[in-house]
Parts: sequence; C-alpha cells; structure tokens
Amino acid sequence: MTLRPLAGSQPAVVAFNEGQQTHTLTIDALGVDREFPPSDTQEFSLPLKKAGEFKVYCPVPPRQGDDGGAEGE
Ligand SMILES: [Cu+2]
Repeated sequence: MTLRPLAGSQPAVVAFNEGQQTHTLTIDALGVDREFPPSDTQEFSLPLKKAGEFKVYCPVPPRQGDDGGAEGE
C-alpha cells in the first residue's frame, strides 16, 4: 500500500493498493479500517485529534501462492 498526505485544511491522505489482492488499511488509534480491492485508490481524511505517530497496518494475512507478503505493509 502507498499512503501519501494531501494538501488542505483537513488532514487527508490518498492510499493506493498496488497489490493483486484485497488489502485493508487499518489505524486502530484513529478508528480507520478501510478495504481496498486490487488497484483501488481512495482519498480520505484522518480524524486526528492530536499530533503523533500512528501504526498503520493491514491485518489481512498474505494468502498462499499470492503476493507472498513481500510488500511493505
Ligand atoms: Cu494486506
């Protein structure tokens, strides 16, 4: 997954799934849990209440014989 910040008053990002399978983008601390089919791009704002670092991950395990989990998720 690729996550980029967008300019604007609302903290927003654009995320793109370059994988061949559905992935999710999950940020527990912000209540974000979005599903991305292959090649899907989504823009969304982040409900930030304070500055900080937040763990971003995909809880979908790599499937056998698929991507092999080599992406930087
Ligand atoms: Cu994934």
